[in-house]
Amino acid sequence: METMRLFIAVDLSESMKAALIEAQNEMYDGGVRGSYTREENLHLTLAFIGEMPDAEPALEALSGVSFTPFELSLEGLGCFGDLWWAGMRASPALEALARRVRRALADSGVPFDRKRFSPHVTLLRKARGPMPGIRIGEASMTVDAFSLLRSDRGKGGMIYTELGRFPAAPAREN
Ligand code: 2AM
Repeated sequence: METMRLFIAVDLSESMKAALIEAQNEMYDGGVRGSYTREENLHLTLAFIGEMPDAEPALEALSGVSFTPFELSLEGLGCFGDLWWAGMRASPALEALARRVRRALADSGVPFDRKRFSPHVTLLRKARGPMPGIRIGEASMTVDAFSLLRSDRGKGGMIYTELGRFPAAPAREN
């Protein structure tokens, strides 16, 4: 049976992507080689589902997730082995969104990777070279939607296709 690889992520603003690209450029200029994430692929994963025959159950589950827009800011760089990432400033609203997404999947019987949520944007895989002492630029954005994405291996790297977009409810006026 044909399956597709699914995950749920927040798309990043142009200004946040610009700060991340600048950090990648500094890494490259510092002599670091590896597989750099292309600009259009930079994202923040909330949950990883993996191979599924059908996206419908996930789309259905996610349509029930509600949240209000919130701010997200870049903070720091780190690595998991040779995978280098940019982090996000601690955000209870982001944690809450990831929790809601994961609970909605679990309640609908959609399997997903239960690893603890560790908010990061992958900048580079298979990194070779010492991490240069760079500081990532200030960048913030408002999260007003998240997406269900499909991941396919293309000739020039991964291709991510949005299968569904789930906007925030408008912030309540006081
Ligand atoms: P990564 O960038 O740290 O590898 C698509 O693969 C997205 O899902 C990536 O952001 C990836 O994170 C994330 N992801 C989370 N858990 C994963 C897993 N078990 N296998 C593959 N990707 C995973």
